[in-house]
Amino acid sequence: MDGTSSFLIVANRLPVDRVGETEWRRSPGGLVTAIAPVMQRRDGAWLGWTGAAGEELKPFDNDGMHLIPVPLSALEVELYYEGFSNATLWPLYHDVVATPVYSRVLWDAYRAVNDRFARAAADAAAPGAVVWVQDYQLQLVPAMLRKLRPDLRIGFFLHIPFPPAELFWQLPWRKELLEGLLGADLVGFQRPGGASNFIRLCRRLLGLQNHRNEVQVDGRTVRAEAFPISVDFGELDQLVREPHVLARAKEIRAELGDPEHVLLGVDRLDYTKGIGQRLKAFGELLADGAIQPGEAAFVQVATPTRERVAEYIRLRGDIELRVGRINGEYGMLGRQPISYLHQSYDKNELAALYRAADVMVVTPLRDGMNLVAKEYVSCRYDLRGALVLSEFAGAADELRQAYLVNPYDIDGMKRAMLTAMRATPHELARRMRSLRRRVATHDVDKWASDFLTALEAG
Ligand code: ADQ
Repeated sequence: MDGTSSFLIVANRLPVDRVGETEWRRSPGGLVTAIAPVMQRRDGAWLGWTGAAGEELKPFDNDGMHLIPVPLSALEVELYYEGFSNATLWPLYHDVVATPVYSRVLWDAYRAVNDRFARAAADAAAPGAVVWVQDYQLQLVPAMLRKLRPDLRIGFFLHIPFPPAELFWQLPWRKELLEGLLGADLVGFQRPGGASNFIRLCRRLLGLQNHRNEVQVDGRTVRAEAFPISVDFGELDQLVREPHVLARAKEIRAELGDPEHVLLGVDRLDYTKGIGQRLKAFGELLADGAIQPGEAAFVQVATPTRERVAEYIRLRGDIELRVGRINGEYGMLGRQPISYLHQSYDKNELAALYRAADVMVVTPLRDGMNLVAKEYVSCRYDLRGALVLSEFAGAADELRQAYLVNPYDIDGMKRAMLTAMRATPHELARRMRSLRRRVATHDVDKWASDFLTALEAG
């Protein structure tokens, strides 16, 4: 490599985690799962932070990918990442389900870090390169990069929801953020609603002219469009058929005491995921006697995340209290109705869990897409298993044959869980067949190639 690349991904995090002193391993999580295969095929470079504060590393290669680290100091991690990204933008963009923090100190850090990413991208991109900027941590990068390198083709994709104007309006730096995004040629969203929120804001806040989903700015055309992200259907479909995964799925059920129904939740431990509401609904089913202890087991996997942000510390306490209460009340010696696992798992174990679960409960209060729902569907070639899915997840636009629920409606969730548990094999197969058709024909390759084709077509 001559030091520059004709295809560049710019994201907050590099797609690897450190194992030991010098080794790296591809990291789990929505964004990485989605883009890594595309990167490898295109022989591009990925620019991002290593995840360790204060670390300055030279570019290196791993797992077929050229990686360019961007350093962040401990203070920047606190102000830009934990602060503006995760305490301001994250709650604001998720319907203010937690109160966003508005602070000029956080904003200054966000701008400074975005500027560093833009400069690093400008250095790494070959003439006329395609640069694809990812997510809410880097919304100023498109405009900053265009200023430095007008020759580039710049795309931006937002993985989380883009809020309605009424909420976005709260942001003291609303104009700057919109102008940042408008540096891109193509701005991608998970849902059509995100794209139209964006266009509407460009009109109302910046007074720009638009024609349908295109805005004119400084003599350029910026397009806003939905590209629903997905999963590697083929890989999961194959993995879950492996004898060791099937054996593990059986073992999981046995370890749970071979209950009639296994319900499953798999989420980052985030307040947007509706974990508390879901467990409350399950607890009430036990309290009402609608299900008997021992008849159903709920496995909740809650991956540790953002553990230094105040709201997340509070959430962990709340969830653990709720789990403890339900288990205390309805458990028996050696048998708990809820198995709560505050841990991360590898893909074999996750596939076995998906296969072992009769009812997958995905009930976020707001979610850009939700890959877990699509992973579950990909794993059920047996056409068994029911998906209970929040209407507020982007995935609900596509997965219409799920048992759709309003996660704020506890009675509605109880009904949906019961209906899913009692559904006949015929009904389950009918729904699952349709869900699988959708994910199989709209997988992650399609997502990435649709976006890149649209970006390159100009
Ligand atoms: P997330 O909020 O992280 O992603 P999600 O889409 O569900 O949410 O992706 C989570 C990923 O992490 C899945 O691939 C899942 O398998 C994995 N995961 C979860 N728990 C795990 C565990 N215990 N061990 C190992 N892996 C685990 C953000 C947005 C979403 C959007 C994605 C992609 O919030 O709405 O779908 O980006 O755009």
